[in-house]
Amino acid sequence: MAKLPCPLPEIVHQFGPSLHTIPSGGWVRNPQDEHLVKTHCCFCGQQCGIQLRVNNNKVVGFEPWEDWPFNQGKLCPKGIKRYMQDEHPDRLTSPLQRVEGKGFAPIAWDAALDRVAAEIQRIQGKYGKDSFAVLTGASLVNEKAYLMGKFARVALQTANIDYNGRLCMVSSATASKKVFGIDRSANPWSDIVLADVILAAGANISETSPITTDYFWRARDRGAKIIVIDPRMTPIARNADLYIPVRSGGDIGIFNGMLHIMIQRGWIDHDFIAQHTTGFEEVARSVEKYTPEYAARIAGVPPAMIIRAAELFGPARTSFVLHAKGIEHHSKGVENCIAAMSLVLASGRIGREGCGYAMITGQGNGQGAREQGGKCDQLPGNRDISNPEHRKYIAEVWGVPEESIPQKGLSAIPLVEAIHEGKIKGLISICFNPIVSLPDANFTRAAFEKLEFYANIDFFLSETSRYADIVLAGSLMEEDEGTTTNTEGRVIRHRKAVLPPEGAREDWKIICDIARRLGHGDKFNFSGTEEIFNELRVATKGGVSDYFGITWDKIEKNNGVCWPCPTPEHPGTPRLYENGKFGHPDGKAHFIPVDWRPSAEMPDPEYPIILTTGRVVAHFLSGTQTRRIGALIDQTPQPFCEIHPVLATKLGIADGDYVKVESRRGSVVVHAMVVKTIRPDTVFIPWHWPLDRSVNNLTVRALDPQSFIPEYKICAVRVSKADAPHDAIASLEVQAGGVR
Ligand SMILES: Nc1nc2c(c(=O)[nH]1)N[C@H]1C(S)=C(S)[C@@H](COP(=O)(O)OP(=O)(O)OC[C@H]3O[C@@H](n4cnc5c(=O)[nH]c(N)nc54)[C@H](O)[C@@H]3O)O[C@H]1N2
Ligand SMILES: Nc1nc2c(c(=O)[nH]1)N[C@H]1C(S)=C(S)[C@@H](COP(=O)(O)OP(=O)(O)OC[C@H]3O[C@@H](n4cnc5c(=O)[nH]c(N)nc54)[C@H](O)[C@@H]3O)O[C@H]1N2
Ligand code: SF4
Ligand SMILES: [Mo]
Repeated sequence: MAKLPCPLPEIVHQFGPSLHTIPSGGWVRNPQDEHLVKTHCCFCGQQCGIQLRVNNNKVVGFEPWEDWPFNQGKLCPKGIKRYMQDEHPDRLTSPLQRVEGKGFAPIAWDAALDRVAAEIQRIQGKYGKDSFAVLTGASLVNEKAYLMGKFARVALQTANIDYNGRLCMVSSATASKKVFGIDRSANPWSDIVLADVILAAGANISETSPITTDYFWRARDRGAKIIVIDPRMTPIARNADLYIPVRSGGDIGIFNGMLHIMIQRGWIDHDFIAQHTTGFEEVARSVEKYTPEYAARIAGVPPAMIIRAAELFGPARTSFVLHAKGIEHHSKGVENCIAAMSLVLASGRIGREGCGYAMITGQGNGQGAREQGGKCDQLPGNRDISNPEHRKYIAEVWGVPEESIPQKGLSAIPLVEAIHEGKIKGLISICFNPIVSLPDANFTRAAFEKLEFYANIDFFLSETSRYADIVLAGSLMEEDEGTTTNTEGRVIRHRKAVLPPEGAREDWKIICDIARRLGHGDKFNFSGTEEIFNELRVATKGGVSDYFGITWDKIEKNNGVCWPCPTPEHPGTPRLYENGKFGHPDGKAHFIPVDWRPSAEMPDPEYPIILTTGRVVAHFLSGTQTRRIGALIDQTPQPFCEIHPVLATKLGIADGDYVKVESRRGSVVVHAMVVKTIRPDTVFIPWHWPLDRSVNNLTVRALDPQSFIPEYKICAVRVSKADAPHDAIASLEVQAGGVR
C-alpha cells in the first residue's frame, strides 16, 4: 500500500512566535555567562567566520568576526539571521514514529533506534544488503560525512550510498579530475583580487556566494575587467564590463568561440601548453568550426560579444575563471566545465599568483563532504572504490576484510529510481531533502511512497521527513564540534556553542548507536568528533585529498589549513599546480575536446519557453531552515516567475499576475515578476519552496552521463495567466511571519 506523507503533528508548530518571546521553559538570561564563540556560518561554501553570542546554553545573537581572513566580519542576510533557527519551536526534540493515518507521535530514543536497526536487518535479510540505501549530505561536517561513508560500507555493507552533492558539485568535480587531475578549486580567493580579468559563468555571485563579491570589487579597484555569462542580468552582471546573456545550455558556444579567436589572434601560451599539458592540438582542431557566427548561434547572443570576451580575456596578464551551477546543472555539465577549463589552460594562467580557476562550492561542506566517502564511487581521501589498492588501504584502516567493502553503488537519482522500481526497499537519510530538491518531484514523491521503511535524521521535520517511519532528532552545526572544507579547500573548525536541546542528539552519536545495534560497535566506538577526525586523517593519508598533516590544533593556529597536507610539518597547499605540476600521473593537465549538443529537452511549439531555476539570496536550498526565519521570509516570502516584458506582453501577463507554468511533468502557479533582466525566451523560478510551489514539479529527470547531475538549468515550459491559487500555507505565512 502506498505510504502517504504524514500530516504535520501537533507537537510540531509550523510557524513560531517571535524569538524574543522565547526561549521559554524556565530559561533565564545569565548576565555572567554572556560569551562569544568563534565559529562559521552553517550555510554556503564560503564558510564565513562568525561569532555566536551565547548565554546560558542558548544562541542569542551574533557578532562579526573581523579577524577571520576570508570574510573579515562581512556576512550576507542568511549568515546574520542563521542563529534564529536554533530556538525555533519546530526544532525536533524527540524521535518520532509514524502512526498510520494519524501523523507522528514521540517515541523513546532506545525504541526508535531499536526499530531502525531491526528494520535494516529485516530488509537486508529478506532482500539483500543493497536493498537498504543511505543518502547523506554535504552540509555535514567532515567528521559526520566520513562516518556516514563508513556506516554504509561497514555497518550496512550496502553499495547504495550517495549524497546531495550529486545535485551540486559533481559536474565540476568530474571535469576538474579529468582536466587537472585534482577535484578542488585551484586557488585561494586572494588570487581573485590580483586578476586583471575575471570570468564568471553561471554564477549568481551576489546572491549565492555574496562574500565573493567583495573579492571582485577589490580586483576592480585595481582595474580588473569583469565578464559575466548568465541568461539573467544578475546583480554582479549589472556591474560587469561585459555581460553575455547566454541562452541556457549555450555556454560551450561561448567558451569554444573564445578559444577559436584566442588561437587565431595568438593569445595562447605555447610554452606552457608544450611543457605542462597534453591534447591541445585536438582541442584546437575541435574549435576550428566555432567561428564567432557559429558560436553565437549556439549561445544565442551576438558574435560581437564573443569576440569582445576573447579580446578581454585573451591578452590579459593575469586572470581568474569561476563557475557555478549555471554551467554545471546540465546533461552536458561536465563538458561545459571542461570547455571553461580549456580557456584557463590555453592561456597558461594557472598555478601562479593572480592566475587561477575555481568552481564555487555550494553547500557549507560541499568540498569536504565529497572527499570523505559519501559518494557511491569513492572511499575517503578521494579514493576510487573500484581500485584494489585503495580498497585494501581503507579496509586496513577500518579493520575489515577488503571483500566486505561493497563495490560502486547507485548515484542519487538512479537510487531513487531504484526505490521507484521496488529494487531498494529501505532507506536512511541525513541532511538531504529530496522531496523538494530532486527534479521531477511527482516522480520522487511516488518513489518515497513505496519504501517499506524509511528513517530520517533531521533537526526540523522536512518535507521528506514526512514520508519517514522514524524521524530521529539530530543536531545543528553549532551544537557539535567538527571541521568543514571551504570553497578554497581550506579545512576550518566549527566550534560547539551550545548543547542540542533536550531530547535531540548529536548526529554522530545517533549513527554510532545504530551501528552498535547492528553488531559493529567496535568500529564505531568514538568518544567524540575529534577522534573521528583523527581516523579520517589516517584514512585520507596518501590520497589526493590528504588531511593527514591537519589537526584541530593546527587549524586553530593557522586560520585553517588547505589540503593536501601530507605531514604534520607541512603548511598545507593554498594554491595547487605551482611549478606547473598537475594531478595526473604524467604531471600534466589534459586538454579534452568538447562539442556542443542540445539539452535533453529543448523548447518546441507545445512548450515553447525555456525554464531555468536557481536561488535567491534570502533562502537556502530546500528552505527547511530559512523558511523558518521571519526576516528571510519577509525578504522573499514566495517563489515567483521572472519574465521579460516582451514575453509578458505577448502572453497578456502583467507584473504581479498569477501565472501557471507547465511542463510535461507538472505545473506551478506563482506570481509573475516582469523584469528586463532576463532573456525574452526564458523564465526563471527559484526552487526553495515545496509542494505546489515547487519548481521541481516541472524540471526534467535528465542526467549528465559522466557526473549524473540533473539538468536543473533547462527544460521546456509554457506559461499562461492564472487565477490565484488556494494557498493555505501562504496565508499562514503572511499572518505569522515565522521567527523574527
Ligand atoms: N542564497 C543562497 N546562496 C546559496 C545557496 C542557496 O540556496 N541560497 N545554495 C548554495 C549552493 S548548494 C549552491 S550549489 C550555490 C549555487 O550558486 P549559483 O550557481 O550561483 O546559483 P544558481 O542560482 O543555482 O545558478 C546561478 C545562475 O545560473 C544561471 N544560469 C541558468 N542557466 C544557465 C546556463 O545555461 N548558462 C549560464 N552561464 N548560466 C545559467 C541562472 O540564471 C543563475 O543566475 O549557491 C550556494 N549559495
Ligand atoms: N530546481 C532546482 N533544484 C535544485 C537546485 C537548483 O538549482 N534548481 N539545486 C540543487 C543543489 S545545487 C543542491 S546542493 C540540492 C540541495 O538539496 P537538499 O540537500 O535536499 O537540500 P537541503 O535543504 O540542504 O536539505 C538538507 C536537509 O538536511 C537538514 N540538515 C542540514 N544540516 C544538517 C545537519 O548538520 N544535520 C542534520 N541531521 N540535518 C541537517 C536540513 O534541515 C534539510 O532538511 O538541491 C538541488 N535542487
Ligand atoms: S556568504 Fe555563505 S557562509 Fe557567508 S554568511 Fe552568507 S550564507 Fe553564510
Ligand atoms: Mo548545491
